[in-house]
Amino acid sequence: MTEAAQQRGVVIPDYLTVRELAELIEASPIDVIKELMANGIMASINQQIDYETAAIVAAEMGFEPQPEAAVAEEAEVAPEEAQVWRRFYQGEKPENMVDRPPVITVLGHVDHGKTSLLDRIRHANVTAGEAGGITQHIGAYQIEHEGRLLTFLDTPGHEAFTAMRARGAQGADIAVLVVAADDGVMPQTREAYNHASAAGVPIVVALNKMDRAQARPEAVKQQLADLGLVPDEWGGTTMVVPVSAQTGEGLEDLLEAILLVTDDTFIKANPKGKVGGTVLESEMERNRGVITTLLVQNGTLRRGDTVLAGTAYGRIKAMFNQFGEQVKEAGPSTPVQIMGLNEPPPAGTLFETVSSEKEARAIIDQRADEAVTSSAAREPMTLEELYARFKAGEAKELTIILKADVQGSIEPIVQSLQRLSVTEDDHELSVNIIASDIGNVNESDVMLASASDAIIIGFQVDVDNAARRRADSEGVEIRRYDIIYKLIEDVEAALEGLLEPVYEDRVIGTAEVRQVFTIPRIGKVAGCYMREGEGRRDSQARVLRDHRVLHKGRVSSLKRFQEDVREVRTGFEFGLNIDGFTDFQEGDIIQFTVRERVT
Ligand SMILES: Nc1nc2c(ncn2[C@@H]2O[C@H](COP(=O)(O)OP(=O)(O)OP(=O)(O)O)[C@@H](O)[C@H]2O)c(=O)[nH]1
Ligand SMILES: [Mg+2]
Repeated sequence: MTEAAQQRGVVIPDYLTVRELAELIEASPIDVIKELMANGIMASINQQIDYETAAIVAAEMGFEPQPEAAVAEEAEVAPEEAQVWRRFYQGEKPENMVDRPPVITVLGHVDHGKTSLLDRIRHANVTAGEAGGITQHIGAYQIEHEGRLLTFLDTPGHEAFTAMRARGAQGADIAVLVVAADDGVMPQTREAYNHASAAGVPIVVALNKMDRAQARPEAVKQQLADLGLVPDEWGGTTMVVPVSAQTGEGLEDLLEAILLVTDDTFIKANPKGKVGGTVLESEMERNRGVITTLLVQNGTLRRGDTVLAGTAYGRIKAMFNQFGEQVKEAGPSTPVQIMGLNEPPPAGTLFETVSSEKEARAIIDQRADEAVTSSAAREPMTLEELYARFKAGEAKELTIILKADVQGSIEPIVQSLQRLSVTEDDHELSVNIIASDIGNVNESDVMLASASDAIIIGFQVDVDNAARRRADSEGVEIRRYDIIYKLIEDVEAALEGLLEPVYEDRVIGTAEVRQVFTIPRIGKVAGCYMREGEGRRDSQARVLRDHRVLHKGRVSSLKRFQEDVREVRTGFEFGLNIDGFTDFQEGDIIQFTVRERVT
């Protein structure tokens, strides 16, 4: 066992008294005061100390300190904002809302045992039948425990299925993060955690494969704590339940933990209200046509209803429960398969019911029109945009995803960023780093950013092509830095609203075309005279004729007497080429410009 694994985690607030610290680490206040003195700090028992100081003492006394702020981060995201499907409950009167089964998404790294765990829980055996043992689709099942229904969604752990994990996390009341005790926190564990915490979903950890000899639960708990999931036995808020899908050990405890979280969470719907939910999967079957798995989230779905999901619609011809039995209706939190849609809607699409297929078509047409306007209007989430939202009272935090080259860079950047927060007109804008990891910015980072209105900061890393394309289409801002202080400075400036860059083309020199030459292999070159200012090889140039701008382009060559030069000053003659323009005429005016940030 590693040394780190033997340390106990302790969650420490920003400020606390010496007495409170002593209580947290179950030490005598005298020992704490002695430890402080050893570090050159004279403090009385009721004196406040800050996190940094407390962390030193805690570490000296054998604890692994965790800032409370980082631990609380997960809880701060308002689920109503992060989970679009919660809009189904908007407009429902509180008195009509009744308890519904919790929807629990099972997330985790590939092969850590999500499907096995679910199988064990529902005494079936799906793993054996799956292609290559890898879960390809979200499976949805309802089980009964202590007379209460629970709805489970299985998700695949393979790295290719980011979107499914994101959706799974977004549609859930609770996430069970499955971590194999013999393998520990792996890339998709981290990613799943990020998705769940970005969606504001409470997380219960299932520490699986405890039956294996190589299981190292304490070391894995340490990794979880490092991730921000501090086990409750260490003073944190995350329930970490050791289990084995193989032997069934701990499964009762896991279900118990889920019920505890359920009782702490608002999980209600109106079974008589407006029908809506999420498409879990959909496919075309040769004999039955389009088969769609839906999770009903509000209202009661009935056979014969007309369903509208994105651009897919149709009357429900038949409806089946998880055992393939025909059912006539399905209430909130129930997964069902339906037959009757005209096309398979993409997984993750929200559905609702409408009065007729005619109405469905009318809504689809109207949406198509709106889509044209809104895609043009879609504002990228930039630092500037965020500040504007903050000013308007719409944003409370700057959400950041950090990617860096090495683990050693992450720590100092995260810490410096977390210290930046500003208060203005009684509201506070703070930095919320929802994910930080090493490696290039990839598509999954962009999807997470898009789902959580975050910007991505890359420190000494590149951006994958796929990520770049996705960022363009989703309107996600990616900022890259090579110097830490520059990065911090920019974010700080953004938080203070100073970063509203206005770029202007500043004219640095004006020349006139006196002669046009044709040079073999090069084409037309403008022989110019620099009237005032200067022209630079690295600047842009505008061609003006009759006071109108004919062309703007990059300077592609600047020559004096056949020699390439970097710049030309007032009064000199020179030869000029501009990218994408050859149609020079005598008397044309050339303006050299540079792009400059004016604020
Ligand atoms: N010894 C042991 N093996 C387990 C346990 N749980 C799962 N396994 C094995 O681990 C392998 C992967 O299990 P799955 O349930 O398919 O894992 P998964 O997380 O659903 O995998 P993906 O869906 O591919 O992401 C299988 O060979 C299981 O038999 C456990 O508790 N103990
Ligand atoms: Mg699986």
